[in-house]
Amino acid sequence: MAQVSTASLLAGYARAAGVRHIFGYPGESVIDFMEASRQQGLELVSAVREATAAFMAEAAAMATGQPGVCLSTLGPGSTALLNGVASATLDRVPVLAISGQIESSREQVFTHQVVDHGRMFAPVTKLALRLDPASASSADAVARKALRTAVAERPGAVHLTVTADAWPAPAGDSEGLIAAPPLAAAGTVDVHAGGDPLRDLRAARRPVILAGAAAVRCAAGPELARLAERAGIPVVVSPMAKGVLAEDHPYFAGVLDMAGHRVLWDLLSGADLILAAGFDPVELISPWSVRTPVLHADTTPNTDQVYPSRCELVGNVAAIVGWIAAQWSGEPRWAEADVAAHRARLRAAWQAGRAEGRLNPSDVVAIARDAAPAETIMTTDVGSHKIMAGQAWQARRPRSVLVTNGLSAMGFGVPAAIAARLTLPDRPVIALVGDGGFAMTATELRIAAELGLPVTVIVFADGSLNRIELRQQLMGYPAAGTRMGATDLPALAEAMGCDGVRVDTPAALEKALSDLDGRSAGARPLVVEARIDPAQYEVQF
Ligand SMILES: Cc1ncc(C[n+]2csc(CCOP(=O)(O)OP(=O)(O)O)c2C)c(N)n1
Ligand SMILES: [Mg+2]
Repeated sequence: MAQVSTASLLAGYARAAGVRHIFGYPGESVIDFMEASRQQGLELVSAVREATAAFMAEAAAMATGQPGVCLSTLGPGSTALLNGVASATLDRVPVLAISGQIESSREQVFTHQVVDHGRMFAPVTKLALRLDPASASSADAVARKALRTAVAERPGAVHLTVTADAWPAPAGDSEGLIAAPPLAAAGTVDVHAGGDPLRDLRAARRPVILAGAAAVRCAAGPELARLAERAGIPVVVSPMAKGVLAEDHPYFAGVLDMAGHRVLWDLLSGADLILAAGFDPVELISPWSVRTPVLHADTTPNTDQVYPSRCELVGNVAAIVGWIAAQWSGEPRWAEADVAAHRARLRAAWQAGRAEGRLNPSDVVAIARDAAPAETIMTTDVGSHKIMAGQAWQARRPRSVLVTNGLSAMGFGVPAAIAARLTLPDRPVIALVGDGGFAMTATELRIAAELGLPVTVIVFADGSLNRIELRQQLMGYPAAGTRMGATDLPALAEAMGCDGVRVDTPAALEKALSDLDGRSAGARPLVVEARIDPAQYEVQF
């Protein structure tokens, strides 16, 4: 096999892993890799800054299930990348983050812009690797190791530093590019510890399933629906698992720790067994406070020990749930009507505090959901609006709601929407974001406009970092550092080649979103400044 440069080899691996876009920000130390990627047909999407580029890579991976790749230069580029890399790790999303570095000959003594990537990225990645000219002959194994580690359960970010002089260095023989590396675990199920999990489940009279992000990674939706229907068990999902069971399914029972959360914790504490199916405690916003016994089923053993579990089922979550469903016998434990009554209580809880004649946060979500085609991808940011959207947005498919609920970093929603539309160009994309998070990332919309991506961004404009202001209120403090002056968002949108509109009533919002279906490729992005009344949140959280 002909020898290739390290830059070409890495770009080739990214391509073979299903990557089509590299999200990054240029710098001298990565020019060789940018060119090699271009030659391999990869599109380099230059974000406004590195942190948003990393969010884009994360969101592309969330939407497609394939690893995402982001790129930065050394020093100020890599430090800016850090937040998005940490996000991928805590959200359990496979991302390969690549940074250039000063030439290896100068690395130990030169100080301008040089930070130690290995030490900086270690706490926020699964693995931090480095290539220099001396190790370039192992670039093949390093690339395989980086990608395999990123996608292995639990997935996360891997960081790779490449010194500027390593890019052109010969990479040594390639063992042959891997296609997409295997995701999740294989179809076997290991049973750990004591007891008989099937007997425990059959003995339960009021069991509840709690499905999490690993259920999405294992595509366990059909098996979850089968078990729910055969055994009559309601299914609660975590925010990052939204859509794993269609939210109009008769056994769908709500989203944990989003609006109306007390109703869900009541359901879990009233249950006599919780089947945790791929649930990852990284998503807990409230501490785990229920004493209900838990049957742990996941790709990973119960190493978190947030709850005790007498018996653990470890393997592919779809295989585990399918195995349980196949062996189920007995009467359904819950009637559909009981689950419907629970959903009605939950709905009343997230609508509580809704004031007639105002534009309430729950109205914005409901109107957007009604206007959006079924196959829409919704992204959200972090704050009170996410807690509302996480519950009130009805998801119909897995990977159709992109939300960070591991790191929960503000600034995710807008770049995620851009990446989703780029990677899945046939799907309508709508972002529901706060005015604080929008201010952090608004200028990314210039890129959406340039690329002709007709994403719709609805900004919950409340002039407040509401989630934090509410905490201040609860603690008896005045709002300090949590109020923001208004920005003319339609004017800002126009300045970036987007359409913009301001609404402050439900009717105006409906009108602004009336042609969501018709916004096809090439149309301008749309920014809707939704002047909400945030009073509803006070009753909620
Ligand atoms: C990068 C980052 N900084 C700070 C926080 C802490 N934080 C969580 S929610 C929030 C307020 C968000 O305000 P906004 O975007 O306006 O949304 P709202 O709560 O008003 O809906 C803040 C500051 C965070 N999660 N991420
Ligand atoms: Mg706000």
